This record gives sequence, structure tokens and C-alpha cells, in this order.
Amino acid sequence: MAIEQTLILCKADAVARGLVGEILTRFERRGYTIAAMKLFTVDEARAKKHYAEHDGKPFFPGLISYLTSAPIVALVVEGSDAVEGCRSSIGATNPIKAAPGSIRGDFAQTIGRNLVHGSDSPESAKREIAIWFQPNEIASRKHDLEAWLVST
Ligand code: DAT
Ligand code: MG
Repeated sequence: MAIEQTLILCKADAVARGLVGEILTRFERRGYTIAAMKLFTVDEARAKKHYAEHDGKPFFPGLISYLTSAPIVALVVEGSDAVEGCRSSIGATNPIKAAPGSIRGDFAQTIGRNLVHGSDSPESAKREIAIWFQPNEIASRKHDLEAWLVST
């Protein structure tokens, strides 16, 4: 068991549709904790840095305008194997393939409006968290989590 931090974004459609509470509830009910959270409108430079791996792909311009179109909520979510666990709660990239019960499977229809971002590896999480948060904005509860999560 490793306590990890992962970067979650409730993207513009999640905020606009009033789904932030629902999405956070999914993570919280699973036992993950929120270590940092803020709502703001993203500038183009930050959006491009975040999605740098997709630069040059046909959908990149649309992805950047989607992320910068309206306020988003950025979070650091923490828990046991949180990177993989949060990805499974989020569901497949294309909502049409996302399992019912996952966030995208329950609330989204199209890949271009898939509500949520979650880091895809511990290395990505480290890189992305540094884009969105200063170290002093993150309140880790690692020690609490270790105390109440049963090690197997
Ligand atoms: P994920 O968000 O599941 O990590 P990703 O990193 O492959 O998926 O892509 C980042 C985002 O880019 C994704 O959430 C939606 C958008 N995207 C990916 N592939 C796309 C495609 N073929 N057409 C349109 N948008 C796409
Ligand atoms: Mg990704």
C-alpha cells in the first residue's frame, strides 16, 4: 500500500453543470481525502503545459479552449494508490466506453466533454500537481490515512 497524491480537475463542464459536489462525493465516499482545492479560470499557458503530451494532436486546440472556457476546480486528492483508484472512479476517456457507476459513465456523453481529469501515473501526478499548486497550498493527511487504512 502506498499513499499517493493525484491531480484531479473538475473541468469547465463539471462546474457549469453543477456537478462538482457530486464528483467530490464520489472520491470522498471511497475514502480519498482532499489535500488541496481551488476554483479559478485557467489561462492558455497553464492549460497547454498541463496537456503538453497532446500538443500537435488534432483535438489539442479544442481541448485547450474547453479547459480555458470557464472556471474549473483543481484538486489534489490523496489516498492508497490514489492515482489508479481515482482513474477507475473517473472511468474510460471516452464516456461511451466508461462503465456505468464511474463518473464519466454516469454523467458524460462525449470525449470532448468528459468532465474530469485524473493523473495517469505517479510521475504524471507529480508533474501536474506542480503546475497547479504551490507546495504550501497542499495539506497532506498522509499520516491520518496511514493510521486508518489497513495494510495488506
Ligand atoms: P484522459 O483524460 O482519460 O487521461 P487523455 O490523456 O488520453 O485522456 O486525453 C486528454 C483529454 O483529451 C481527454 O480527457 C479528452 C481529450 N481527448 C483525448 N482523445 C481525444 C479524441 N480522440 N478526440 C477528442 N478529444 C480527445
Ligand atoms: Mg490523460
